[in-house]
Amino acid sequence: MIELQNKQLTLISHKLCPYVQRAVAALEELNIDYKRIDIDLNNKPSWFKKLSPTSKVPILVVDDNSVLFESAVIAEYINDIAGNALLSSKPLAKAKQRAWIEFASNMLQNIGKLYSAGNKTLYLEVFNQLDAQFKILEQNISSQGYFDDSGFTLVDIAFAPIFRYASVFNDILSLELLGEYKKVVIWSENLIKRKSIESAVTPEYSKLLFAFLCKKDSYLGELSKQYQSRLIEA
Ligand SMILES: N[C@@H](CCC(=O)N[C@@H](CS)C(=O)NCC(=O)O)C(=O)O
Repeated sequence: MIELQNKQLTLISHKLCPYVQRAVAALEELNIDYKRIDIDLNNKPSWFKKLSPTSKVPILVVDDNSVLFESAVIAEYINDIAGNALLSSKPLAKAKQRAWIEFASNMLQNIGKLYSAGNKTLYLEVFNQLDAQFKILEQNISSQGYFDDSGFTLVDIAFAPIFRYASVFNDILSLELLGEYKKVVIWSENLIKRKSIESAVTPEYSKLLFAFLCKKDSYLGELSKQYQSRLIEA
């Protein structure tokens, strides 16, 4: 583990948050020492509300006195203090990487809309939007197994939580979010098994996500509850 001189990092997190996964993956990938504190988002501690301007996780507390929020910014800061191994040093290439990180954030918002959609029509609308985004990715990613030809970067870290969702949705609901997009499927398999990405979630992640889905008053929530009943009956 790298102990950065005079830097104490504390990540305020939640076990299911996809944005937290980005910060953890960056810290783990770069082998940086940090402390993680998971909080209950349904009962946010008052100290957290004081620290987080948006009242959202993740936040990164640096040296007990500086607070960073927004996962993409936190990941970039982590990369910067570790010597910038995960973004290009060329301005144009780096700007492109940041643009794709934004694209990933938009997809994550769509996944939130997908599992919250109240009926099948709304659900299919969002599903199709996501499908169109996966198609765009298929056309833009490298065929070498990561987003960029050059290898693993913060862009991969930004997309990894999407693939984590896709894998659980597929396992429990047979929902093939990644469709027939071959390069995307290979990329996703590559990311999910990478150590830093794996350690961004706890071993009970799938179980927790399933329980979360079952509580949702939504189309996917209903499908999850049906699956749960079949499990109990079997
Ligand atoms: N744009 C933010 C999104 C963070 C976010 O939406 N976090 C959610 C959990 S996944 C949260 O803290 N929600 C609490 C709330 O909205 O009250 C980021 O990238 O960090």
